[in-house]
Amino acid sequence: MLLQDTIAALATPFGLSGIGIIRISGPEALEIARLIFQPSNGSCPWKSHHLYHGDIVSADGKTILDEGLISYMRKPHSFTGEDVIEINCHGNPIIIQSILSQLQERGCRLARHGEFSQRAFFNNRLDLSQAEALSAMICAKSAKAYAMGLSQLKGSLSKEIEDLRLLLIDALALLEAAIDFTEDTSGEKITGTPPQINQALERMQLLLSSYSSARAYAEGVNVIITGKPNVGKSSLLNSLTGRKKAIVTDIPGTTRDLITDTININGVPVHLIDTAGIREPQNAIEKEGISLVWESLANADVVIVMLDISKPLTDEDKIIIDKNTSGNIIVAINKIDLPRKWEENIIKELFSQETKILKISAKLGNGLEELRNTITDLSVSSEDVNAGSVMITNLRHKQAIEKAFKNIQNAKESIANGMSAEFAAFDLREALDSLDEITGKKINDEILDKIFSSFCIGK
Ligand SMILES: Nc1nc2c(ncn2[C@@H]2O[C@H](COP(=O)(O)OP(=O)(O)O)[C@@H](O)[C@H]2O)c(=O)[nH]1
Ligand SMILES: [Mg+2]
Repeated sequence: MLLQDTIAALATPFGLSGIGIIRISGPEALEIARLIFQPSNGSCPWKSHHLYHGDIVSADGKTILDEGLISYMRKPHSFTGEDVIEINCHGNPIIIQSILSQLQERGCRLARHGEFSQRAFFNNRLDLSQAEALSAMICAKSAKAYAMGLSQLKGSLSKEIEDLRLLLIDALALLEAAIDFTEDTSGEKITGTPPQINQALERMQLLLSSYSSARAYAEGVNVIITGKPNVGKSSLLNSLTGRKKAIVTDIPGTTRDLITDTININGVPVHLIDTAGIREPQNAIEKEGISLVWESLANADVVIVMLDISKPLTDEDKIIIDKNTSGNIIVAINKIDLPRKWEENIIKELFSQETKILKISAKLGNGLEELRNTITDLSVSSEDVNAGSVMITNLRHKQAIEKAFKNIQNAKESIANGMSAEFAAFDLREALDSLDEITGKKINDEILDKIFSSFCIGK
């Protein structure tokens, strides 16, 4: 049975480091620790949450594998809720391997991905959304993503879901009272939507609307720089990243592959993608490069359409403009340090009114600050960034809330249409089930395994 064996894994990265920490969890943890540890002062009282110094030794007690510190966290006051031992040894793969093999010989099994967190979940140390937040925190690519993970680990999302559940349970109680009251008659109708239903819908709407900003902070946004050859796309990539990543020449058609680099703008990881210039391809390589551009445009969160003000506009510019008239578009009019061949108003009407049109010099750096801010303005909504507001960062959670939202809307509709209260009650129960999937109160084992297997080893 899964929870009856004792597991071990390296909890720190595998490689060279000052120390590495091996974690053991399960009923045999303390027994195994006694066998492999020789305390430096002769005896070890194994008090919970105390640190002891000594040697890690081989099975016969004759070979010292390493010198280190060991601690014991007695159940249930440990991360997993089981007996946990942590060995602080030296961070070298050879040492780590020898200690792990020693532990296996003594009856430990090597832990699978996320198995410590899975045990913490089964022992009610964390709910599922908290375990997922913890994993997201460890992989956070920005300070904001880390902060969102931490707030969820501390229970912000769990509390919001619990509040929503209580609203639905109250509404359900009203519906069920109506059903009981009219048990003997044919129409168990309820007049008026219970206020809790509207409150729940409003709060869920807020959660759902936070998702795209949260995703931008957590995963980053793809920003594609597109334009005809020689307008200065590669120069812009280099200026924004401060690195000479893309080759800049005055020969049109230099860039063929997609060149990507990630920078942090106002806390958002921005994946910049420099592309081949769009024109009638001159050879097979350029043709391939241009087809990559069309593909990547489909995955863009923001598209920078670049135009060169020092040269007359051409049909090639027109093709790119036509492809990018709506969505998150920034028009960057480049080379404003050179004499102008056209004026901004001739392109204005080609784009929607909200489209930001900026004048820049990729070479000299003019206008880049505004460009940076525009990228993040398009990617995150300032309302969502308020400290303290609960944000949805995880696709699984978003989908569960969407499902619950639909069920609650159905309930509202059936009440409005004067249908039997049974229908609305059914929908609310479905909505509760979806919310319970987020915290893991009700979830099938297959999904659980899938979630935990995406975590790191040792977590
Ligand atoms: N004067 C001036 N030249 C620029 C500017 N941006 C790019 N260039 C020049 O335009 C040429 C083409 O630039 P590049 O970045 O390779 O364009 P790409 O083909 O769109 O990637 C190079 O000679 C650059 O030095 C700018 O803002 N001002
Ligand atoms: Mg280029």
